[in-house]
Amino acid sequence: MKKFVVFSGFLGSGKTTTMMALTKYYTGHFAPASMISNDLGNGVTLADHRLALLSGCDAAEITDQCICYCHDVLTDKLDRAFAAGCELVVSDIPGFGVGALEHVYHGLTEELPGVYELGPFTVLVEPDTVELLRSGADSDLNYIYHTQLAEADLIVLNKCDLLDAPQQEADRAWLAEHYPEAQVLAISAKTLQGMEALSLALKTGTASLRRPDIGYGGAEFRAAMGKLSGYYIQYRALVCCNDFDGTAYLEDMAKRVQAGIAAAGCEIPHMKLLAWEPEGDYGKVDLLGTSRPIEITHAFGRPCTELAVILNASAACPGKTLDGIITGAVEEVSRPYQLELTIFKKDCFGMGG
Ligand SMILES: Nc1nc2c(ncn2[C@@H]2O[C@H](COP(=O)(O)OP(=O)(O)OP(=O)(O)O)[C@@H](O)[C@H]2O)c(=O)[nH]1
Ligand SMILES: [Mg+2]
Repeated sequence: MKKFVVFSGFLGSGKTTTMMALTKYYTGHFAPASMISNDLGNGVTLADHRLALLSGCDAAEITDQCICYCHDVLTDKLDRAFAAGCELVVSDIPGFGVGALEHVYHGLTEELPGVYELGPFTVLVEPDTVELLRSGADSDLNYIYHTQLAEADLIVLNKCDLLDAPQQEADRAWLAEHYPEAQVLAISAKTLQGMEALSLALKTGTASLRRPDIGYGGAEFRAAMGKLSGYYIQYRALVCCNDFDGTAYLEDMAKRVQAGIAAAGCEIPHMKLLAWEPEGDYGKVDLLGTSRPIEITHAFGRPCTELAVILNASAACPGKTLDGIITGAVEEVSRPYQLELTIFKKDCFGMGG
């Protein structure tokens, strides 16, 4: 079997965490599975991909372009994974992306009929987003939230460890009512709740290849995308003192960026800070908006003397402002820790094209 599944879903909904948990679970219980991280960034290594490798997943990455527009690169990665014995490959698309049902699923079906078996087009959503949609609140990003869900064959309500049973059922029922074409599953990538059901849904399910009208490229699409910017930096930090706490350093940086973005009246749905030392110990901190607590996703086990750092952010913020806030935070937060920085790559770009 050469099964390929796309995971869509908004920034921070848990696509990467779920792909990591799922590919490990699937490999352990069914057959070898691997994941592809897909995000934008000119010739960069993605934090998500590095995290997957540090966590021991079978992983590849596609940068620079959405898999919507680079089928040759995508099929090369798929063919390698299947040739190596994988039976399931899962790829995400950038967290603000829509249109992958048409561009990836229909595109592959038309270009290479029958070569890959396409599993249910899967869309992750987290409870905060369901709450926002249920409340009817107006948001610049509503077009993206809604359109992603409208493309789904399978909606995965993630982070259910944050909900009690009645809340899970209420969110599940609301999603099932408003997106009736999709099956809805409740999971937690953190506790592995629902991982068996998700594995079976991907193993046995198939793509409907529906063609929902999502207004791709229209005014709402352009308005939402025009507000978004991406930021990427990768550097090495040399530490002068033995008691350097890499986790506290990443957390300080996330706090500084969070305050800067809030002061600028902007929003930052997701910034990932990943750092690792030469022997493989690593820390990961996630900033998920201006009003949510910063998450220490993985803490360093011991003090470190040398770090590689990747920071990826997506924000509803003008590129220049975002660049000033994050670059400033890297410089200012590194100073009191007396770190010597060598920057390898830095990029800041608008998503609106
Ligand atoms: N409580 C809880 N947190 C989770 C769960 N899954 C993911 N997270 C956290 O949510 C944050 C975002 O997770 P990611 O997997 O990076 O989300 P993503 O959808 O890949 O984000 P982008 O790559 O920005 O689009 C991280 O801090 C994760 O640790 C879950 O099941 N429960
Ligand atoms: Mg991700």
